[in-house]
Amino acid sequence: MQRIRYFEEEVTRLRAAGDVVGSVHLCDGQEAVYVGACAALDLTRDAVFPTYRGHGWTLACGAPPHALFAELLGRATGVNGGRGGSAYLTAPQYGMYGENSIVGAGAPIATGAALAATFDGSGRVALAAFGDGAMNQGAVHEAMNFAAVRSLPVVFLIENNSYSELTPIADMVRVDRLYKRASAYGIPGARIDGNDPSIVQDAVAEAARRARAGEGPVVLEAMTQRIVGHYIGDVQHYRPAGDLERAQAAEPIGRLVAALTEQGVPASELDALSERVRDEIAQASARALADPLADPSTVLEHLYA
Ligand SMILES: Cc1ncc(C[n+]2csc(CCOP(=O)(O)OP(=O)(O)O)c2C)c(N)n1
Ligand SMILES: [Mg+2]
Repeated sequence: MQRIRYFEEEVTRLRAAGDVVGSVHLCDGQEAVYVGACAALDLTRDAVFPTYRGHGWTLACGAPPHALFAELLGRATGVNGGRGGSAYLTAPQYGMYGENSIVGAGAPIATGAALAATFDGSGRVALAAFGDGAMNQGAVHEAMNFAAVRSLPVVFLIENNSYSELTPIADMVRVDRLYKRASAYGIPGARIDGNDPSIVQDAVAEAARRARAGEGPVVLEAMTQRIVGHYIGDVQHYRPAGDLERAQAAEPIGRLVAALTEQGVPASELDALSERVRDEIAQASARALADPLADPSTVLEHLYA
């Protein structure tokens, strides 16, 4: 979680300096969802389908920070040769099958990957991660129904941060317990604390076990909050007084540090770990900045029409 947080802080700096260009969606505050879920999966065969808010998912899947910084910086050494950037990263060699900027699009794609698993004998589980706002996309519900009726190995994981861009969830739905919609498809649904990595890990592990055993999909609603704007540059004028402060008080890294300290882990040990990760991120960023930009003459490579 700390690696993701430092990564995002460094991306913020690189974006302000003009080294990273284009739209960037940070995930600060939601790290426990990614770390907990990925710890529960077998990423040598399972497949994760995140949204555009995908840096944390990609790091949690195990992709090296240097290759991600290089991607965001348009470097030839990036995970996608500098072509994907922040919003279209993909790293299938780590089980991360691609961000998507079409809200909710990951759900039918993950369902397709799960359908393929019923033919290829891989034992793969597909995890579709999407936001609370995406729960109002028709394609998400078509995917859930199809996966349910075919008992496909999918985990539908809602990252409920209670905002869809600048719109609070109360303005979008009458029933804010989104997991309850699972019952309409005859599959289990549950709401979990998305700021506790162990709780997320246990819930995803059980959902993946069921899926792999042919018992079908599950909907998990992980409650979390972003402690940054929807995108870099969002001044968050729509957040009521005290909302951001409450989110900061509940963010998962501070919570875990407090829990570990209470269990007797010395502060010096936690500080040393944090410093080590901070150095790792600083070095990865510096290395990526020194790498060559993608060569414009290669722009037609990997292009199919
Ligand atoms: C199909 C589609 N509709 C609208 C948008 C514009 N849009 C981009 S992000 C976003 C909010 C999505 O909110 P949520 O699903 O809760 O995810 P979060 O950004 O909170 O992680 C919207 C509406 C889009 N990218 N795609
Ligand atoms: Mg949201």
